[in-house]
Amino acid sequence: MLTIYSQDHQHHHGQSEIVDGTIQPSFEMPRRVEMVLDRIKQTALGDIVEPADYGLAPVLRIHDARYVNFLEQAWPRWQALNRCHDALPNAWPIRGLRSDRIPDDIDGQLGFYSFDMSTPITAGTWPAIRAAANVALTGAEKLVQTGQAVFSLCRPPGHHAASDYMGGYCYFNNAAIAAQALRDQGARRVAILDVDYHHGNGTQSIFYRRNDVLFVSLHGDPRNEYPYYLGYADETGDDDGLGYNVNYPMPHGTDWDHYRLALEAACQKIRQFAPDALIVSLGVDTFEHDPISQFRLKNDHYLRMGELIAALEHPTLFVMEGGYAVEDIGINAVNVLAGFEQG
Ligand code: SP5
Ligand code: ZN
Repeated sequence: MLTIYSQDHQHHHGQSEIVDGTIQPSFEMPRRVEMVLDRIKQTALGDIVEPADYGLAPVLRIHDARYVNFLEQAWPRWQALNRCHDALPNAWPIRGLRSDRIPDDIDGQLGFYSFDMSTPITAGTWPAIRAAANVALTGAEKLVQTGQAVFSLCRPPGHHAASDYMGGYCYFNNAAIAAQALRDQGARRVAILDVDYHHGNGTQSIFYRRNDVLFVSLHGDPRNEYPYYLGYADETGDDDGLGYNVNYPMPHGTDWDHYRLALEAACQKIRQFAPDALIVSLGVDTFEHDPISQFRLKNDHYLRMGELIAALEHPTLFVMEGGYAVEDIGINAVNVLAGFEQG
């Protein structure tokens, strides 16, 4: 399988996040995708190529122009205030506060354009998120050209980012940008299967009123798992999109036997939709030893996951999302891809 990778992800390295009330090094670190890249080479999965540059037009098909402009300008504005630590929000427009006014102040804007504080803007965030979008877009283009499955090794991840807000380590929604690019290149229907441990709230929100992009997500139940405020089973889409959003929330402790049943049901939904292309939001934070997650999948189960996805026989683009057990992230991610190729 062809992999798309850019070393520009290394420009983004958030210093810290708050976990259990304490400031800790960020779980989302450059070494994550370096480990995946090493494993791709070790297992000779296939060629690794750099992305082309598509500019901002395909990003603006998904993201609000003011949000994109904010992301581009945030670091220079922060720096002009002589602040040298990562830019992080400290206030949000929650219920009853004005969300129809965008404050001028950088701190006000950081809260306006985010839903949590795990998504720092650093000196290198802008080039890194542009590269990640290009990695996804190059994957989409290669998929169209060859009809063969492609792996877009994106970092930072994307599925928590909505049209106009960041969160959960995500800035641009790489999978959504790729899905829209496939639509714009002639695919009539695109399905997105999100197997990251966390609900893909951003992707769901982006396509919630559309019937041309089916979103199907398997994840920790938001009753007791991040992102808490989206991802319930009763979220089935609105307007034209009614019936085109499918959530499978599962409890802490979910193991492969139970996960597999949900994955088979999810695959059945995708089969019925008969998409021209499938995008897999590939997070491997469902792993038993993931430091922030509560499912119990083991290394070999990722091979089975790849086989089940392959059985759909759709042109498939894999887009890297989460996974924080750094020593195993390469094994688990590449197991999905290898299982897919053997399946
Ligand atoms: C892309 C992706 O996987 N983003 C995940 C963002 C999760 N952020 C919230 C982490 C909460 C961690 N709580 C862990 C408690 C460990 N004692
Ligand atoms: Zn995740």
